[in-house]
Amino acid sequence: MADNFFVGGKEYFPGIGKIKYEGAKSDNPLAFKYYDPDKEVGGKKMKDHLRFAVAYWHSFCADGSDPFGSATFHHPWNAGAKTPMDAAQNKMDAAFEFFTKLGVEFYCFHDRDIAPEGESPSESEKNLFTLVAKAKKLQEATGVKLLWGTANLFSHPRFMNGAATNPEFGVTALAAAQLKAAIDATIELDGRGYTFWGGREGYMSLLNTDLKREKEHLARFLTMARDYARKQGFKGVFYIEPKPMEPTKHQYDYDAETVIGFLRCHGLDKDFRLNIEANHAELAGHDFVHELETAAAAGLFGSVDANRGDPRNGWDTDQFPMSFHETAMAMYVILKAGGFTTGGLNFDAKIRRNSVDPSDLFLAHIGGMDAFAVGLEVADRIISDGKIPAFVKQRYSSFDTGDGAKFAKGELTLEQLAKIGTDAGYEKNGKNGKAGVSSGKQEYLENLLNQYMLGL
Ligand code: XLS
Ligand code: NI
Ligand code: NI
Repeated sequence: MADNFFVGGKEYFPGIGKIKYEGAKSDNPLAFKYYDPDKEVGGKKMKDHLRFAVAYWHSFCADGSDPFGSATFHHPWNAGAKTPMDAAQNKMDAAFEFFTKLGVEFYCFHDRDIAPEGESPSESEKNLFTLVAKAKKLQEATGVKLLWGTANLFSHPRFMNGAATNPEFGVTALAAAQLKAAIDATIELDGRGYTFWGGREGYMSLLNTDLKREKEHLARFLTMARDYARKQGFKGVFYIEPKPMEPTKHQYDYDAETVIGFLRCHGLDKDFRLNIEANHAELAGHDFVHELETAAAAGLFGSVDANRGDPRNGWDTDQFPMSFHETAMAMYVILKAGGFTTGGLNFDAKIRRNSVDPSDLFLAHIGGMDAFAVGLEVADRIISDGKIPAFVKQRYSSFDTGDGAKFAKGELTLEQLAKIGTDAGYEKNGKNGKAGVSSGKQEYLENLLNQYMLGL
């Protein structure tokens, strides 16, 4: 990977060089304290475990505006640009400078993040492919790769009633034009994945909504995307990113379990996996790690949008991940599931509106990368020490042999099972018996986790 790569002599983050690992005692804010890319953990380099990606939209497009105030970030790549296309070109130079200085190997984008919408669908496509050609050159020059691409089918006013689930056919067809181009762009850039986040695929009121029809249309749209991409030679994975609400009140991709059911119902579970976002899990009333484990248990874990919410705010605050407990549990589940293959940790996270120094974007990513590096090391300790996984295995061991194993394999009827329960169980384990009365040891296991946290 290139070091300190910037294009044509124009540097957008002057004064910041390649971010290096300096160790936990370093007092240099612009250095990694824990993320040491080439360090081996459990037989694999940290960077290959974690596969960090930068999200183009939050990092280079967002301007800090919110419903209560205007832009606070005045990006140098926009200043002085004569046209939106010039700004897009500059922005891409700045993005690749950032990726290489930070040392991440992947990025993710929406079509409209890298190129502005034109006056017509064909002009939009032309804009997109101009920037795709540039991205291809920059990828080759730097070694940075595309983790996944996607289409923004939620920002334009035409999508206010949805894209695939819009009640007007014309809008769905326009969305398809954008989808097709975004798939082509992803293939051209050798993207490892293509993501669907159904921003407005949901509804606000049942008074104006045919829910059954909308869900069928969504499945149809995804099936067409899959068929087209495979025909074009796309070898990557499709992801659905669950989110329960925001911007719509009820989104069809509510949470992992909902999406798993939907994919299986429509025969999409061979090509699609889940992209789990921490903050979305929280909005659905779940722990991040619950969503990861649910996807993994279904064999459909794919990728992660790494961020965090605020426990007292009920919206998608998209903050950078910082909690070692959360990253440790997440990495434990991910390692147990076999680690990332096509996916990675995409920082779908944004700096706060008042974080206006150019270095703040670096500091945020450094913190998130360090948090996951610690999480990885703790997860590796959990696995290599083995006490926690052994406890869980032991807890279910009565289903490993004898009648328990027969039950698990489906070799018992309910009558037989009931007989075993009454014959063998009731005498000993009835009213005053001991069956089921064994400690779950939660506190012991939590204490172990804390020990692993400090490397003991
Ligand atoms: C929004 C989503 C979005 C997707 C990509 O809440 O997280 O950023 O990741 O469309
Ligand atoms: Ni996301
Ligand atoms: Ni989000």
